[in-house]
Amino acid sequence: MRKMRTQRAIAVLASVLLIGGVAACGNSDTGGGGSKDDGKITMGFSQVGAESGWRTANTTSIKESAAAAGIELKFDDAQQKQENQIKAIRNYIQQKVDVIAFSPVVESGWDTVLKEAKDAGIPVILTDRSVDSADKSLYKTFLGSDFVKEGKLAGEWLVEQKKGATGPVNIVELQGNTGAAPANDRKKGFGEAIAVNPNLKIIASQPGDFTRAGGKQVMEQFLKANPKIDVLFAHNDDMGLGALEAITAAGKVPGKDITIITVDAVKDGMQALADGKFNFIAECSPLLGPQLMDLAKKVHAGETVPARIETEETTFTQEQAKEALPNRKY
Ligand code: GYE
Repeated sequence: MRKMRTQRAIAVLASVLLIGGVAACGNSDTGGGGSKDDGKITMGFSQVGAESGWRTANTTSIKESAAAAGIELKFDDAQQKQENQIKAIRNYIQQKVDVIAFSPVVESGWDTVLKEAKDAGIPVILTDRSVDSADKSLYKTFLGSDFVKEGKLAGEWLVEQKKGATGPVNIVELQGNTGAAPANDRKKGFGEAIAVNPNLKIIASQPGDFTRAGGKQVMEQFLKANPKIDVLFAHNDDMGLGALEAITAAGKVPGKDITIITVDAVKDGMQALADGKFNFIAECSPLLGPQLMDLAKKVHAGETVPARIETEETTFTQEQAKEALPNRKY
């Protein structure tokens, strides 16, 4: 009896040591999180996915800047799913990272997990896309673009182009993924800008999820259902590029029969613009990495940072795209 008890005690002790050993190993493997004070900042980053050229450039910028800033980056690709982002954030909380940064795939539904991070004392930085949480204390800052402005600039250019129009100008719109800040805001800005001319009418508007495949598929439907399409407004270059295939297949000339306006200004989009297939692009910069790492250091040091930091952006016509292309970084 006593022997059995002793054996059990040894077994329990052994497993405690084993678990302890594994846990310690885990710590040193990850380079330590907030719990290990080696001075190195660990950032957990949850990325939306890999849906577009913009996103690829954004991911590269974040990875390169983290390395350059000496920040240890834990990176997760959520494949455009909110549940995956929530899971990743919960993992980062458990691992006690120093800072969590993420680009929320949609605007709503974040309060619970953000509260969990706050309760764990881990600061959160929103980057690229924002959330609609009423409680602003759930995150430290937002770094990204003014998407309403991008939509507005796109709309204002169209108003200027079509100011002499005497009849209806039929516009179709390819939206980003449903519920995403850039989809909501670009739609809003564009709609407000074109409202000054009642000839400018959005006759169809559907999500194409910011992907080439989505843009192509939805544009095919638009073309089938609407014999007269004068303008396409795509919420990003990739959907516009996908739509080009559908337009050409329908026997129309992109950039001539259909005026195409997009957002982002990634290299492939700029090439289409320089080639005369697109007509106008409102820029949206994905190069957020360096500023993000800077903010992470400040927030980690307990410094107060501005509640919102916006990227500076411009617009491109076909001529301007030709000039800018050789030096385009993304
Ligand atoms: O415009 C689009 C990407 O959130 C600003 O997401 C970003 C958008 C970008 O898929 O290409």
